[in-house]
Amino acid sequence: MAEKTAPDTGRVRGNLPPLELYVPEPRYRPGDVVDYSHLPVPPAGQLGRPDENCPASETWPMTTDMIRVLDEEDRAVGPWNPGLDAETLRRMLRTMALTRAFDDRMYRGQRQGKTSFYMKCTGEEAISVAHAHALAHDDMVFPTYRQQGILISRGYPLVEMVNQIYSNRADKLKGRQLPVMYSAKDYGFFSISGNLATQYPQAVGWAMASAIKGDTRIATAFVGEGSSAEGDFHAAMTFAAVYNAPVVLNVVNNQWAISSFSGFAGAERTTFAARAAGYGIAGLRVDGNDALAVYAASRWAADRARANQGPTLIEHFTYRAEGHSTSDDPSAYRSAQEREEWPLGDPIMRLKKHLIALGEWSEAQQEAMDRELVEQVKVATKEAEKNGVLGHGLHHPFHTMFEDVFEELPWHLEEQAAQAIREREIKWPEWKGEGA
Ligand SMILES: Cc1ncc(C[n+]2csc(CCOP(=O)(O)OP(=O)(O)O)c2C)c(N)n1
Ligand SMILES: [Mg+2]
Repeated sequence: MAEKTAPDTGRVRGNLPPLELYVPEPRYRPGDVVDYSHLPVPPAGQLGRPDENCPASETWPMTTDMIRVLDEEDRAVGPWNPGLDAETLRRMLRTMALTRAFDDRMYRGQRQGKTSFYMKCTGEEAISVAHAHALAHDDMVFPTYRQQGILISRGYPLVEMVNQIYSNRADKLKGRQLPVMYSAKDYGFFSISGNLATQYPQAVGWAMASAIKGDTRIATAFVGEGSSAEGDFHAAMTFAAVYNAPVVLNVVNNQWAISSFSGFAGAERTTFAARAAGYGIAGLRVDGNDALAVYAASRWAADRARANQGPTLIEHFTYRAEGHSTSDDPSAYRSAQEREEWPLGDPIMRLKKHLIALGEWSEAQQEAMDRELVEQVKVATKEAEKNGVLGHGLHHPFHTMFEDVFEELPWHLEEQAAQAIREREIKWPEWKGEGA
């Protein structure tokens, strides 16, 4: 690169170098050979586990290192081992595998034109599933679009999820939300918003309200590492710290924000968990592909919040194994080898191998379970398809677009509704009268 020379503005002092910016660049682009040897992966079981009631500053070592429980021989080791029984481990494994089976079928559904859009969480199943298992069933979760595993963990009917994805007649959200942007109040699952990071201050506000009311429920929120660069993230952190809100704030660092790598959110400077220190709250950094580590960290933070010891920021270190969404093509901007070389492995395989090592599971049982889950998802999909698929017919009366915000529709919206219906009849006369 040619050496930069200062422009002759008359203000430049010749004895100083011209100022310059640093623009981050990902290590690997399409076709590059990937080598992750620069990435520190500490051995499992080495980090100490402070008491949940410790001062926030004692968690500093946990924000720069990484909490890992499953070791190279598939054993659960160290003080963070949550000591879960085999039944719970099998339930978590099953829910993670169900989440993946659901994602695979919905992805194909999008390719078949049954919906306009889908988002998978492949490789990140441990984060949502183990986190959900570490919470009380009525704690309030403020998720992003990549925590479908929480909804599935809480037993939300798959057929309702598909109804929403297909925006069909039975879609409880009446086709008003983008596919996958679920909302399930009865399951403690806050409406997913496409406006990234907005759920963070909302979660802190909910947690503060819970404390003001003297309730015992805590809130937990999720954000992607890319979205942690939004102002909302920092506003939420400030409020959480100032009022010691009973909230768990999760950052899922899957290395990518569509085609922007984590460096653009500051990953080259420090870890995302380390940001906790600047606000004076507890922080943990966890191997997000290790279901036991995710469970242990989530439980630690939830217990701390419930005991009025304040908020915790958890960074889940993982890798987005597939495209951002069905609208994305990652082969255009990153090396396909990244997924294969990812040093933390696959979360489902790791938990499966752990259960097998314990003598509590087998390859044959895994195969049988996978077949059963594929069938379970297929049945739910077929059931939902009876209610229609996106783009084939109008599933909800046109007028519903204007309803359910005000108790009574104000006159100006009534006018807009009438105008919209008139315009529709002019543009698409063949639909006249249908679903008005
Ligand atoms: C406020 C806002 N800015 C930009 C977008 C467009 N957008 C949607 S998803 C996304 C990437 C988010 O990446 P990250 O936060 O890392 O989450 P991930 O998708 O990796 O889970 C962007 C930029 C948006 N929806 N909202
Ligand atoms: Mg991301």
